[in-house]
Amino acid sequence: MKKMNKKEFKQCFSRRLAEKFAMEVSDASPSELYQTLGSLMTSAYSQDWRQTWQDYRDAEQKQSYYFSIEFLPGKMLKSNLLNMGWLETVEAGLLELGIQLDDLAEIEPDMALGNGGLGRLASCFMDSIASTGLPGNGNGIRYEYGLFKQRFVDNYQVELPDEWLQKGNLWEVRKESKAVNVRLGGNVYLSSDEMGNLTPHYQDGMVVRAVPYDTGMVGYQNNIVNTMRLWSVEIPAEEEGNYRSVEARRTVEDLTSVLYPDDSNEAGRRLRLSQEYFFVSAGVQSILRYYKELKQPIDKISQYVAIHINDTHPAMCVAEFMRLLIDEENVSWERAWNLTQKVMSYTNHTIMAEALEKWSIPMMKSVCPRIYQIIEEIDRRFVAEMTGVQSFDLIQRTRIIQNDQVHMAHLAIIGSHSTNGVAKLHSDLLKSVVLHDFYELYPARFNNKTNGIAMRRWTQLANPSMSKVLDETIGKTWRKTPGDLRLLLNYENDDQVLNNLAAAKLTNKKRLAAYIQENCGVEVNPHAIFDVQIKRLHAYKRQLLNLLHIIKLYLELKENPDLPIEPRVFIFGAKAAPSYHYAKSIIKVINETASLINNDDSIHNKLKIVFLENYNVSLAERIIPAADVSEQISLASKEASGTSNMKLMLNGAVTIATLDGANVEIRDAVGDDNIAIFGLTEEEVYQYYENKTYHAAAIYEQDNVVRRVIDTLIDGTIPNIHSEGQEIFDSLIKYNDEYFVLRDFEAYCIAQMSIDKAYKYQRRWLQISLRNIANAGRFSSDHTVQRYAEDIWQIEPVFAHKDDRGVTKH
Ligand code: OAK
Repeated sequence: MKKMNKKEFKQCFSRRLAEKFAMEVSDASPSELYQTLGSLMTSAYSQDWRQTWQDYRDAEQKQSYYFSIEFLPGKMLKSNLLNMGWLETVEAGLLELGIQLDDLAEIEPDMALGNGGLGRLASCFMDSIASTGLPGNGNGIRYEYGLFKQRFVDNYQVELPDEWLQKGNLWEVRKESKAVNVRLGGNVYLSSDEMGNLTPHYQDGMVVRAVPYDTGMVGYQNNIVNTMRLWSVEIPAEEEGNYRSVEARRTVEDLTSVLYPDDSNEAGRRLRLSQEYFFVSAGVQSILRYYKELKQPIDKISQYVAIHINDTHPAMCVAEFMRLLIDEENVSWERAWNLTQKVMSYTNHTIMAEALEKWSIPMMKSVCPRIYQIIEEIDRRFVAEMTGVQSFDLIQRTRIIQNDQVHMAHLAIIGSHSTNGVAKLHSDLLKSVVLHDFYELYPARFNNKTNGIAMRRWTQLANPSMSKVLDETIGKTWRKTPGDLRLLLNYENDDQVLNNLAAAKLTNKKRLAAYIQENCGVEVNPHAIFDVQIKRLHAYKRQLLNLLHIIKLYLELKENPDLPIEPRVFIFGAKAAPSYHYAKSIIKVINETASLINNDDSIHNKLKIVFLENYNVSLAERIIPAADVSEQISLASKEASGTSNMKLMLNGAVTIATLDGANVEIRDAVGDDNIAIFGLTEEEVYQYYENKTYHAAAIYEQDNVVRRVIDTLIDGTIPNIHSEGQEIFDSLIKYNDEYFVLRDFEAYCIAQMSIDKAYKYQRRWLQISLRNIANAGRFSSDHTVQRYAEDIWQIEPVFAHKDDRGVTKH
């Protein structure tokens, strides 16, 4: 990538502004300045983008394709600048022109084509795959509307559309020439020739055009630019005549219109299934088209292509790949099956039963009839192969088609060579419980890949003050090699370093406090503990447990305003799926409790609650660097991994956590003294399930503290929550508290007291915080994608090839 000094940048920038808008800097709006900078950047990296692709092709490198129905990149301006190595020059150059880079960054909409963990992980992986020089691509959907914008009206969540494309998208390139057709609906009949070869004949249905929009994934200062390809639907020119009415056009356009706002809740709708098939078919077709350009025999395709199925939404990749091989390339079933299994791999991201995707047979037959036929045949052959080898019951439990439904996880596991979970505990649970039957069948396919995070975004971009302290203390190598953060451990007794870290944290807390004041009208004390829970709103994540503890503190303070607790600001950020009534009730109750507590002068500002609207990647970048405490309090066994836990520890927050998901590995990394662990273990939870001995009502009856706290939901203490308070009360007492909130309550309160106590000893607290930062390097997604590359995809960094063959770097 061309390096520029400040002077050159200023010249280029002013020239580009004049060319694009015929304007002087002083006349331009932030939006025009943003577009000018963006266009300067894309033209600067497009050369590398082309070159990267050419290098992969020349070296005939095996490439991976990460199929994901969600990507959640957030804003790209600063991360691209950072990765291009331009950030400092541009920031300084703009300043000399009287422009704040952050004002331009504000213009960019958050690209939110995902709901939460799964989508954000996909984007962290995209960054890391490019940054580690791996030949890997993303494949997904270019939704016209991203995840809804959340507003609070009367303390209720209200959803507004996210029209993120309204002002165009700087980073994408429409690739008309790479469009493919996708067939949906209709019927299909098979005819057989004298050799017994089957040919499908299609009748009715519709053919839509899938047009790719490519976005460059710029690697960290390594001149690599990979591709994230997102598909958008259009009516094919030759079909225009069939789509005269508005409704007819709408049925097509709807395909890539909205992202389903359900996280771990299957929408179960025809449109969703059509979306899945649309991006699967478009993606697999374009891979095969590229492969054929390489002029290699089809039997070698697994040496060139790895397709990753990110959760089950793209599981139809298995059947679509089979379809193209057998129907279009005349490959025999057996050979095609062998290739498919070698090419495909699958990650499971949840054990929540409602998220294990199943589709009814009639639905699948009507959306993609040929795919259904192929799945039926895969299922038939699976049963035939297993019969006589495995028990009848095991076969019935593992086959793809059961009770008139297609089990997508079964398709993904049977049709691939690798199934992984996203944290050690989660992967173990897959083997021992959730996918145990499959583990019996295919033990060698199961493996773990603990999630990771794009360290650069969550330190260098989000937390420049801490990054500066790190540079001054341990040098700059941590920026490229996050494992070097461990060098910080040499300074755990160095008061100067501890104070510098504390000062950086305070700067971030003041910045967040100003944001809170401006956006919520709540004044918070930056010296209070900033206690943060940011994630989707879901019963299993137990925001309710957090709230009940806050209510307990409030009641105690009401009785004794001089209670010697450290002042705390409890900060929430969470969206609830629009159809998830219970989660929305929790939001309402938290907001009403916030109004009550924040306006009660009698507790002397010792407690504040802030629920920040519209939690998204950009807001996470503001909150995380300011956090002192990281709430990771899901019921053990339910959170597959979590990734905010990693981002928060990296920024020096101390974790309060159950032994769930990756929290277990965080505990192992920092040691018991540097984390507050509490609550039921996953084993204890499963014992309760087995013995059925949990009685939440008994806890309520016997424990006075619990009763007092829970009663505030229904006794008018918290105003305006008549129905919501009752609903939550009933979920706990009448419906026996599915997520063991009451069972873990006491242990949680004790852990919270230990946090309070630890914070009082500032030096010790700072040491704990330092150890968290120092031990976070192992959670870099650079590391995670390297494990995927070696163990699952068998792809190698492009540098390796270049070095071997002595090709000069571009
Ligand atoms: C979303 C829809 C269906 C299935 C899973 C999800 C999802 O977002 N799961 C989350 O994935 C993250 C990345 O692996 C994990 O860190 C979270 O624990 C998990 O809930």
